[in-house]
Amino acid sequence: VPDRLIQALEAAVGERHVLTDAAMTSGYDVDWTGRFRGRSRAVVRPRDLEQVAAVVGACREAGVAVVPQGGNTGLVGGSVPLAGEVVLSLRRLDWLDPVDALACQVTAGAGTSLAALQRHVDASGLAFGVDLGARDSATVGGMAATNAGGLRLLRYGAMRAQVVGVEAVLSDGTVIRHLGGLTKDNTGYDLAGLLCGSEGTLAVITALRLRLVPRYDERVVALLSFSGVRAALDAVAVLRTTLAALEAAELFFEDGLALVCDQLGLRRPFARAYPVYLLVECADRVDPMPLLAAAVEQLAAEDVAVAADGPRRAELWRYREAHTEAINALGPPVKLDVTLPGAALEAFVGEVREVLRTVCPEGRCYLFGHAADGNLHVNVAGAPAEATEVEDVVLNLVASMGGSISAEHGIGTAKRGWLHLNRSKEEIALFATIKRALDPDGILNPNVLLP
Ligand code: FAD
Ligand code: 2HG
Ligand code: ZN
Repeated sequence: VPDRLIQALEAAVGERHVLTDAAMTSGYDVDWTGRFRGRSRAVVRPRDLEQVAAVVGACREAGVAVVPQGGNTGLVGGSVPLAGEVVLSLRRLDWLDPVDALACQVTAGAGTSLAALQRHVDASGLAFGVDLGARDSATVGGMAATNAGGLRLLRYGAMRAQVVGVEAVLSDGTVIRHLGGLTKDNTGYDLAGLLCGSEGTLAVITALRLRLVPRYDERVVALLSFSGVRAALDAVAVLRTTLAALEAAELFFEDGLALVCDQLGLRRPFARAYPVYLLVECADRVDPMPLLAAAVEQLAAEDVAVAADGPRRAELWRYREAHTEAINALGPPVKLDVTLPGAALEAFVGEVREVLRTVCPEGRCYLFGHAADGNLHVNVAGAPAEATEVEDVVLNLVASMGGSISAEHGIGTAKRGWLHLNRSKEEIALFATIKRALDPDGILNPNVLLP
């Protein structure tokens, strides 16, 4: 029996771009960590806005749900077809308009990778405010849909702060477009802001108007070691108040550093081990070294490694950025991504290790993250695949300390069961009302975000 939906999808995008063979769809069916795996009814690869609208229309008509997918680097199981959905891959929408230097903005297709955007704007002497380790694959559409945070949030904010306009396809195939990028534009609801963090549940983002920031070529990276978390957090407070050029302040621990060095065959940064490390980057138009050196003098750092040239800076960054791949090499971890109020961070680090020892003594817990944002990544390797005790104890601890159960990766399918820890039933009911208004048939990523 001919599959009417597949025929309609082929008519919309051409046979070559409708993949149904398992060998062809496998890369789209499993998430980056290997923890979330499904089987798509089909993977559809439209080329442009019109084709996206036609695909959404065909799926709606057939009553089949759609999972929008960008670079498939999401870490909460939101980008893969866990219930036989059609995967709508946006990767071919990878066009970039010329940079608008006067407005300091650029318009990009949703499938543009972050690395391609960075290269494009760099040539105009500008930069993009969000950076993250998955830059070669993550797309700007996926980054907006998850409201990605990343490594420079303390200076430029999350993705929502960069998005000044959006084009998207609604669940009935309607196109909304507001890409003018006017700096002042109080003409009603902020639809771009609403779609940021909506995780593919409200509309399919096809293009974005993005704010750009100055490109600072004078950069210094310092790796500082500390005797404990308190000393490292005190250092972050000093650096934030004294260094306007501060762009990153990243925290990790000795067990994570040892794992990274081991897995990647890297030389250790210091002659001896320390409990806690802080990686700091400053960027400016003039050499930030003198100001950074003066600030470091005020800190209780045990040891310091400083790098100004590009390759050495990258070497220091590797110790922090490679945590995700080094941990994944131990097998798919339980990944949690939480924010704590600054005042509770130190206590959380002690308590989370304690509760994990109780519920999952066989697990290895790695903590690292974006110190200035109060954002810690809690990764547990070696936990039983089906158990939810780890998530349960950690997320309840986070909520009891006034924190957020998702700092930057989103809710996806992975954290859906715990949304009530942070959002009241009135808020969740309002989420459902918004979802119904935009997607009455429930075809856009129906298994994500909402409980
Ligand atoms: P996908 O994974 O394809 O999709 C993510 C979600 O967005 C899904 O729910 C999907 O349905 C939806 N979506 C995708 N495209 C669209 C679209 N066009 N329209 C509507 N919905 C869409 N995240 C951070 O926040 N900070 C970090 O520092 C960070 N570092 C990372 C480092 C590594 C090594 C890895 C693997 C991941 C990291 N991430 C980080 C997570 C991930 O890169 C981000 O969540 C990123 O924003 C996902 O982009 P993507 O294009 O891969 O989206
Ligand atoms: C990072 O900050 C990313 O490196 C990934 O957000 C975090 O692997 C993780 O848990
Ligand atoms: Zn992160």
